[in-house]
Amino acid sequence: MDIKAIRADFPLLEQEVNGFPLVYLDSAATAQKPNRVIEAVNSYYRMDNANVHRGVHTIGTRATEQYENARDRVKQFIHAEHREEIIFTRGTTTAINLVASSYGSQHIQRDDEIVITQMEHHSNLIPWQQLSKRTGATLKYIPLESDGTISLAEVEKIVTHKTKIVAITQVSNVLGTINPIKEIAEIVHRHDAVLLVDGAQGVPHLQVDVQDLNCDFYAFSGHKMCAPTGIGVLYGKKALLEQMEPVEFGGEMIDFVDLYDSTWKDLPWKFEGGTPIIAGAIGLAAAIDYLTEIGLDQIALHERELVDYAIEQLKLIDGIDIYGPEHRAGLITFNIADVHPHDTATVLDAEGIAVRAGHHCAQPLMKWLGVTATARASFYLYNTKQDVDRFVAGLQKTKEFFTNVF
Ligand code: C6P
Repeated sequence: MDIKAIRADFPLLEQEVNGFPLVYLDSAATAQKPNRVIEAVNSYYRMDNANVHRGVHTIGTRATEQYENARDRVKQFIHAEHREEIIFTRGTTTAINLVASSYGSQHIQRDDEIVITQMEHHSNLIPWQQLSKRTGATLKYIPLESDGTISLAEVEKIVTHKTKIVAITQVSNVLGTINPIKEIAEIVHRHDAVLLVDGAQGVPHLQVDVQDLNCDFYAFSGHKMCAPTGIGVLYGKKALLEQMEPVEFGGEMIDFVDLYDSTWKDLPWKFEGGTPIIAGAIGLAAAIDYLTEIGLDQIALHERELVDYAIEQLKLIDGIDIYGPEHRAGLITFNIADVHPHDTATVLDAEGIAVRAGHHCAQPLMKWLGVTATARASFYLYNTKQDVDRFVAGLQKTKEFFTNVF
């Protein structure tokens, strides 16, 4: 991978922050956007801006073609079988809520079981908590092993004939754990339940093949994979989506409306009520083209090298706790002893280094870790070993600063 050329694609990275060249280590929160994506959105608004699926005019036809072409690009990217299986949403959160509201309300009743894990982001936890409260179904947690992984033996124990849905993240946004989705799918299907995968931290970094994973639903956000904010995807197996009722009603999603009853469009449009996120979908297609040309395998390899290099050096600094398993995705969650993670992030920011601090929308996981918050550095295709060096030097400075002050 030609990192120099890749960095030149991302205009935001060229700036100085607080007098230092920016080191952006917060891509798990949101990734930066390459010129390809910025230009695709820009070009749509400058030349092709019109509503979709409505007009017969030329610009409207162009907008519709680009929007529906984006659906085909997503289908190829995640290896879905049918284009109707790709529903555009606002992001991962909206996609998971759609399944919990629609599939959940139709299929889950009192005495059924919903299974998740304690490493879930709030977006893949609260919708199930709410569904369990609404229906009286039991919410069960697959326990975590001491290194922050889950064992298939525990999945076998927790999933029973009462289980109706299992919802699990592919990659933890805190621990970096990569879960064995294919094996979990096999257990879930043996019990006639369905599997939803939260792919928010998966799809930006790993080659995803939803047919090979054999998941029933897969949710992700564009903004973590170099696309604009406000666009995301729900993949669902056609047979399941066909039975599901829409959760948003109004324009775009209807077939015929009468005074006291209405009918819906076919898939995928019955789930896309209102004017869709046209520019977002076009930006997502550009991001897919960009990442595909570089190669997801190459990106994963590069992140792996950066994480290994960073961990090697962090281990040399006394008093740094690193959370998560040995084999992890491209992020490191940590704390410096006796320093609040917000203070760590503030000192790093003064050096032009952006990391995230807080509970990372995973409070039950913080509880399991026995902390209220952590700091997190997350890497992507545009990060370099020099970024890691600056980060490590910044941590050393943070430690010295707080040792001298207190
Ligand atoms: N995690 C992070 O800094 P939305 O906000 O809908 O695009 O994505 C929600 C979401 C769901 N699942 C996982 C595993 C996630 O990591 C996220 C978003 C960001 O870790 C923002 S909290």
